[in-house]
Amino acid sequence: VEASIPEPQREAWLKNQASGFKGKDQFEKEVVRHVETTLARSMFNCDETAAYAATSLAFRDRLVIEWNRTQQRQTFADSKRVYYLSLEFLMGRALDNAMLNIGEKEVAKSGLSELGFRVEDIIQQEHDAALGNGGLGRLAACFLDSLASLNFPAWGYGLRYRYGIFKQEIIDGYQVEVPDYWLDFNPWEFPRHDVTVDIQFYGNVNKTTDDSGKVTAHWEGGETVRAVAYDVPIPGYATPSTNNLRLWSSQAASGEFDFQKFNSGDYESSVGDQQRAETISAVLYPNDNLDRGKELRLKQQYFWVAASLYDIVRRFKKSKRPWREFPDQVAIQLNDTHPTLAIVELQRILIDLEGLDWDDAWNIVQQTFSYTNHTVLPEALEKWSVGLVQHLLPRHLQIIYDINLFFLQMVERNFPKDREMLSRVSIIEESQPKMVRMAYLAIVGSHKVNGVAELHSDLIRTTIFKDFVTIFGPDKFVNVTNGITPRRWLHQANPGLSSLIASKAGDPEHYLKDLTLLNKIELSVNDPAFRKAWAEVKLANKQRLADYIKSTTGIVVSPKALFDVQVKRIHEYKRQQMNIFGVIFRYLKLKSMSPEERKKVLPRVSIFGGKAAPGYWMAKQIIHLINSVGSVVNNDPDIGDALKVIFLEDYNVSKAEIIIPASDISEHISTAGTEASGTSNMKFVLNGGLIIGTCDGANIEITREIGEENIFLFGNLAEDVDDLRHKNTYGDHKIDPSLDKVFNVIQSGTFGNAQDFQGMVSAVREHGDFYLVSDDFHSYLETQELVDKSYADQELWITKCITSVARMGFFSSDRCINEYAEEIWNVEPLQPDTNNGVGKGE
Ligand code: C3B
Repeated sequence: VEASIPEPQREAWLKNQASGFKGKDQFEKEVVRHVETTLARSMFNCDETAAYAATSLAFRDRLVIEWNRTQQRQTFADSKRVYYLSLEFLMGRALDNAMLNIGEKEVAKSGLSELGFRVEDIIQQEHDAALGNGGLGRLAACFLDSLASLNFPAWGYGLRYRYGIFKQEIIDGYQVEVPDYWLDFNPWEFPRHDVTVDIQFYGNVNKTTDDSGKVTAHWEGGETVRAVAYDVPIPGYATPSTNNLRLWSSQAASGEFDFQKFNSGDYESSVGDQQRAETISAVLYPNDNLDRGKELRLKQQYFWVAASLYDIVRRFKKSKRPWREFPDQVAIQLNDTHPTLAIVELQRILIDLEGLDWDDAWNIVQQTFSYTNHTVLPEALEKWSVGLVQHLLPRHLQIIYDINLFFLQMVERNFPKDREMLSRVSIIEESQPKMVRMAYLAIVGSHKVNGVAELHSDLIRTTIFKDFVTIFGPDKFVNVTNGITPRRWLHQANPGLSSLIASKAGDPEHYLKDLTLLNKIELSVNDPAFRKAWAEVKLANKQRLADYIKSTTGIVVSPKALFDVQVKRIHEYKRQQMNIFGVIFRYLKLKSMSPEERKKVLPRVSIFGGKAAPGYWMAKQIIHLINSVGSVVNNDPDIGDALKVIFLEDYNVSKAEIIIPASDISEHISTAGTEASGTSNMKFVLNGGLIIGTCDGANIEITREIGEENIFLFGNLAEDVDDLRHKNTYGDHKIDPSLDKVFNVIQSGTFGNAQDFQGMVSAVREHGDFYLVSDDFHSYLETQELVDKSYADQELWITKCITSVARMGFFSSDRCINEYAEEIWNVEPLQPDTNNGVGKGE
């Protein structure tokens, strides 16, 4: 049955179109209506949770109306769409973002105040949507904001995890993981119980031959799990465009099989089937930059990819275009190798279900997909054992072997003299057991491959993917330097600075959409009133963080001290251990001073935050050392305000919004060549903080943009890392004397049982110091001294900060998304003012 309303009845629909609130009075009316009818409460029992719920629902109504219009507009225009496939979307909170993006925060503020609430308190009620680990997931969230703000027809596809990244508690200095059940009340999603896809696993493959001799493969039997769509509206900033993030949830496919079991009294096992099905989307794997090869993870990947492709293909088929036009209508971006099975799945759909020839199908596949690499760390590059793929996805393994066969034949034709190349580039690694190399499959199945910062893109071209550059030519490998959304990371997180900037750079609606307009503030760098206001904003942000530190840790820190921040996932390559060793060195130096000398030093607050993967023993040891140093230093009466060490529990997006605007200096100190880009480095500078960093990732481009006089760079270069590692392992490995001193104090038990930190010490002293902590330590300490000296000259410091912010326009994710659109996707925005005939019937 056709679901559309016939023409004669449409008038009644148009007359009664939903509109959502306009202005403060209607906003209040909607909030009260939701409290009284949707929530069944009243003014006599409306707490902040209820006010949050009703406010969100009022805003959701607004969003959903624009979202429907946007989808209709896109369908009608039949323009090419982008599909961003990501296993992680680290969205954070939605309410504040919705208020600001649709430009109604002031309305909400005064309306809520009349109803008896403060908008800030209501915003705090929301649980973060934390469906990601770190940089990769937050990048996907920034991209969604830019795609909507720039009016691109774009969808995100992901998994609706019941449990996002765990909540971190610190108990006696140790990390404890607590499950993050976030779906109690989530007004931002729409369950689509009518949009479902049944996904097959296991089973076997049979081949049939028709009269013409054509062989067709049939994947049969096995187990079926149902994917149900949950849609999350993504509002663009200062545009009505509202895109869709579709998250799949798994549930049992109610087949006859279940009923049989149920009727025959096998109730328990039918419930068991249901629980097994639900397990697929139950939990986000909490590893950042680490692949553990678990079967359930592969199931998650195929489940999500197959449901998404089914949806994309279904939408394409409605247009009744020939298959060869698929890449003109569809661009699919693979966020890391996690969705690489989509390449195989599309090839399967085209040859097994749609009857295309292999070559025609493969051309379509290659033109449709592109792949972003986010890391060169070997432990993060995905490989799946051939046996596991064979068991779970027997038809896909056959197709992977065929893809590989044709690829290797091509390589052999073009490079007949290089026999070794074949085994180096084979998608199947001939190891024990054999493994499927997902990055190679992603490269072979895509038309473009990109890295996420210039150094990183150079490194992938010259190291891990070198042979593929030889095979496919250099044009296939491009760089798209990461970016961040200035809406969340300036306007929302730092309203004080945003409005100060607006006083020079023009309306937020303009400069937040063309961030290069920030350069206008450089004209005011010497304006005393502007500088004073700038300093006041920073101080207020530091006070806000100091209050937060007091309320969560009980520790009092002075907002006048230098705030030194390192917040990110805990990882040896990110080198929080080097930071805490540096803090210990500072502590020892303070201890050796006379009280008079000590009074003269610039006080510093060292702030850490970040989660360790639950199975990452060394990362947990680092957290423990930071907390142990904190409890000694913070309680040492000799030290007082001169040094405080703070570990902030459960670092996440909403905490980042408080921490980042308050930093004076932040640390981005990875071993050169290991951090693909980093994105928090961009956030800190955009918020008027300076950075201390290595020549790694996007730090290099930040330096190019803001000038080397405005950044504190130190340490060895990427090109020297291999030699240093070799020397550390085979040559004479002399530990830096200052670091040796620090180690001796740790081993003397100053910070608790020395045994607890033995791993961190011996990694440097005895096990080759893979991350070059000792090699960079001297340079690090010197540069920290330079930071102290520079901060003492507040006038020069403020000049550096203003100049840097003025030059950060390049790092907007809008610039980055425009590059993807032009160089990789070949898609155009769809302006919302073009009516495209919507409303006139079909
Ligand atoms: C991260 C990288 O570690 C960061 O350098 C980079 O800025 C972001 O991706 C975004 O590109 N990354 C991650 O968070 N998880 C991975 N598995 C791999 C890379």
